[in-house]
Amino acid sequence: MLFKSIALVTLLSSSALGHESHSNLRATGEAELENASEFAEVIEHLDLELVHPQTGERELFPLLPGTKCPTGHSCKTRTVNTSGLSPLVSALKANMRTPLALNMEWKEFDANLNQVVKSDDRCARRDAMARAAGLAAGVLLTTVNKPAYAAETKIVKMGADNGQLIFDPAKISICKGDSVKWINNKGGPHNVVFDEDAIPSGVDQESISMSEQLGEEGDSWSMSFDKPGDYDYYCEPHRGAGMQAKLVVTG
Ligand SMILES: [Cu+2]
Repeated sequence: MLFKSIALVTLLSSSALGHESHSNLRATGEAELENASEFAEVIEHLDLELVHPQTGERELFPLLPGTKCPTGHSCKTRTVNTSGLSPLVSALKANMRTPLALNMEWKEFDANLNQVVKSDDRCARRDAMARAAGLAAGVLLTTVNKPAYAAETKIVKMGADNGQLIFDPAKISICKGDSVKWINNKGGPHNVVFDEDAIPSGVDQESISMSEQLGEEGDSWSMSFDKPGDYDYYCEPHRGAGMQAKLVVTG
């Protein structure tokens, strides 16, 4: 009771103060102005309303923008704010009614999808797709924007399944920042030694080559590559038998 009285007194005294009322009015005015400028970017969508014949449950199906309500059906109006977002992303934003949708980085999601569509660089497209998928799955923006987030690891077998002394596959392409994992498959011991005359200039041959050999089947060794270019490598014990391969790193 005492608390209620205090609250009432506070309410009365604040509305009695002229300058506070004035600032409230001004705040309302600004909010209306913002709404007005957004209004130009708001388009109207229709949701087709259908009632399930058995359960009687009402379901809404979004219609494409500009589609009229089919005759004999009822539709609900829905407005979508499309400011700066592509139609696909605005539609997703309007239809994803989950807690994630409230916190999602829609602008970044949109920018990444645009890059997937517009870029002619395979690695840039792949990374943008991975970032967009991450954002849609609720991964933080700071995490998806780390270079390592979209990086992949490709596998190369050392020794074919039939025992042939080759790297399988003998040629692979990766994006810079990706890794390669060599797995000792058959006919070991094997290793990976880069040809110092056939790697991009400035890359230290020793630091990207194996110093030892893999003896046990299933043993593996991984390395990541940051500098674009062609890298030739071979297996030291089987170089004479033609066990050599190529790695292409693209920017
Ligand atoms: Cu070998």
